[in-house]
Amino acid sequence: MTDQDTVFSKIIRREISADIVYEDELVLAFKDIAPQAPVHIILIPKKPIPKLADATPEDHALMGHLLLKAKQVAAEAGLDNGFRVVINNGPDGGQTVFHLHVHIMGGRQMQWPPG
Ligand code: DGP
Repeated sequence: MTDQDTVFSKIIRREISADIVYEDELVLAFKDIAPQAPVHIILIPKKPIPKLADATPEDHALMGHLLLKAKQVAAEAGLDNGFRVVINNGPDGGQTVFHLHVHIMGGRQMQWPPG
C-alpha cells in the first residue's frame, strides 16, 4: 500500500468525510474518529510523509509550520488551560496510520507517563 492509499490522504482528497477544523495550502486538521480526550484533533501535512522519521531537511519549513499550526488549532479549540501534542512514529511508537500526523488533545488532565 502506498501512502496515497492512507485514510488521511483520502480525507485530503475529500474521498471520505471528516470534521475539518482548519485547512491551508500546507496542512489539514480534523477531529479524531476515536477521541481519547474531550478535544482530540489530528493535524497533518498535505505532503504524504509516512512518518516523522521520513521527514528530510527539505521539510524544515513545513515541520515548523505544522507545529505553529498545532498551537493555533489548540487555541481555536479553546484549550486555554493546556493541551498535549503527540506524534506516534512507527510500530513501537504506536503509529497506525502511515501519513505523518500530530495529535492535539485536551479538555482533561493528561497523565504521565503515557502507556
Ligand atoms: P496513530 O495511532 O498515531 O497512527 O493515530 C491514528 C489516529 O487516526 C487514531 O487516533 C484514529 C484516527 N483515525 C483513523 N482513521 C480515521 C478516520 O477515518 N477519520 C478520522 N477522523 N480519524 C481517523
